[in-house]
Formats: sequence, structure tokens, C-alpha cells
Amino acid sequence: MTAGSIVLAQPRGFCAGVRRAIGIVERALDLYGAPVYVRKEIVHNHHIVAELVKRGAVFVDSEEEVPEGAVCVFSAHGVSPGVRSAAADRGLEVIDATCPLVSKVHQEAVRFARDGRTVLLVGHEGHEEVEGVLGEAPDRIVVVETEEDVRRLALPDDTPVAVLTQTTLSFDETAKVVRALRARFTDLLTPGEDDICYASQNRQNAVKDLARRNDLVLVVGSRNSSNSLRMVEVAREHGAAAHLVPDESHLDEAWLHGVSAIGVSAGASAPEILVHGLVTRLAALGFDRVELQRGIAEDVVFSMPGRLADPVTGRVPRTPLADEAPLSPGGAA
Ligand code: 0CN
Ligand code: SF4
Repeated sequence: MTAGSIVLAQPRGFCAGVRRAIGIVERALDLYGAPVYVRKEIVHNHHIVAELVKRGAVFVDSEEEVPEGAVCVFSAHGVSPGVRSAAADRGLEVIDATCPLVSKVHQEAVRFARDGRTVLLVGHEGHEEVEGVLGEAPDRIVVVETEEDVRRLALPDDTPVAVLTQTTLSFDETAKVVRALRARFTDLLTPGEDDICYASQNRQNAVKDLARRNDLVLVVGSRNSSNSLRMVEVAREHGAAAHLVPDESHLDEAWLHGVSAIGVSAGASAPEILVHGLVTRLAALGFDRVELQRGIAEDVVFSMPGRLADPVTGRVPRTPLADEAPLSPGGAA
């Protein structure tokens, strides 16, 4: 039997925005009772969605599918103003689970567009977060993904532009695109270097270290999770074989041939219970020495929306912490 060790990434898994978003759906179910409608996947994780469905959440693709007057949660990835007004027209009781770090990018887009700048949004066309930001000023925002896109932009080089980014991009790839934009445009503003969030950045840094020290890196996350996919790419760029593992049933034992050290991490939307499942399966295959990477501890917490306050006491519930969220029992380490 193959034998070897596992290093569990630190930090990994749930970020503050994901904990808040899941907590919002759970609290809305407690407060209003089922069904609670959720526009799009609350976070990009199939296990989380399936668990919330069991409790009475109903996931829909569009606000138009929600019965008039019903409770509707907007996902962590944000929505365009068009979606907000369509929801208002239907009289929906909206509870917004947009991550505050995504909302910040919306506000920046509005400000720069109002100042007459063309906003160059670095991100992936079609991703919900990009769709939402784009909707803030569709005539003034252009999505760019690669350095090649920068070369192809049909804009004079002296156009007043502002650069914003999706929150879950690869830090190094984004730096290249931003560098190309700076090299080309003579009147360019940014609110900072980029809008990549602390959680994406920290998970990518941890994965780089894992990739340098291990033969193989496995990232727990669903296939539509942008930040999880970026973690796999980062691991590959730093010298390890790497795969996305939606859950332990997707582990391919062929990946383990000749491998003695595995790094395991999880995207910002992947619950610890799935990490636990993967580690248990790997242990059964001989990878039974588990250690925790020395990494930074995150203490970011976003407060819950005021409209989820207790109707009697007026108290706003506390945001669940990773290890006490019912969907993430933890314990893998
Ligand atoms: O996987 P997620 O739900 O979203 P993306 O990485 O695809 O953007 O993780 C939470 C991130 C947010 C917003
Ligand atoms: Fe917010 Fe970042 Fe988490 Fe997305 S990955 S929900 S932007 S903290």
C-alpha cells in the first residue's frame, strides 16, 4: 500500500463572506420558515446548496421565478441594479447576502463611471460577480481577462480609465494584466493594486507553499468555484501536480502513484466536512500522517443584515463562525 503524509493548508475553506451568506439563509429559514428563495447558488458549492435545499431553501436562476411577495436571498456574488429593481417590482422581501468586499467593487464601479471614466474590469466574462458589477454601468464597463485582451481593447490610449478586478482572481495573473493596462493607458486610476479579497490571497499564498513542499496538491471545491479553480492553477504553477476535488468520491487513485506527500486545501466556499471526507479516504489509502501547515489565522467577521434581527428583542444574530456552523462540523485537523 502507498504510504505518505498529508499537510492541511492553513488557512483553507470558508471565508467571512461565505459564513455570512450561509448564515443568512439559515437565519431566514428560522425567521420566516420554508420556503426561502435564493437567487443563484448562495455560494458555489454543491454540498452547501444540497444541505440548504433539505432545510427548505429553493434555489432559482432568476428573481422572476420567485412568487410575488416571497422572501428572496441574493447570493454572495452580488447582483446588478437591474435585478434589484426587478425584485422590487415583484414585491420580494429581499435579504442581500452579497459579500461586503463584492459590494465595495460595485461602489467603486459606480463612482468611476459617474466621474466619466471607462471601467476596465479584470475578470471572467459570465461569472455572476462580473455580471453584477457590469450591470452598474453597462455602457461604461469593459471586461478584460488576459494581456491579449488588453492589446485588443478598441480604446484610444489616453482614454480616462479605471481598473477594477473580480475578488477571486489569481493574484499573479491579475498583476500581469494590470501591468499591461498601466503600460498602455496614460490616464489610469485604481482604488489599489487590485480588488482580490483577503481570503483568495491568503488561500493562494498557502497553496504556493504547499505546492513547493508536496508532490501533489488537492483542492476541495466545486467546479464552478472560481477561487477554488485559481488555487489549483496556482499549485500547478508552483511545481506540484494539482486537482480540484468536489468531494472524496472524485478522488482518482491514479493521482497517488509515486506520491508520498500531499497538500490538501479547500476553496472559500468548501465546507470542512468535505475536507474531512477526503482526508479520511486518503488515510484509508495509507496517507495517515496528518499535519497542519503553519499559516496565518484569519479573524475577519462580517455582521449580519439588520433585517434579520429578532422581531422581539431587536437583536441582530451573530455571524456563524466556521467551526460552529452546522454545515461545517470541522474536526479534520
Ligand atoms: O466559490 P465561491 O462561491 O465563488 P467564486 O470563487 O466562484 O467567486 O466562493 C465565495 C466567493 C465569493 C463571492
Ligand atoms: Fe467575500 Fe472573498 Fe469570500 Fe468572496 S471569497 S465571499 S469576496 S471574502
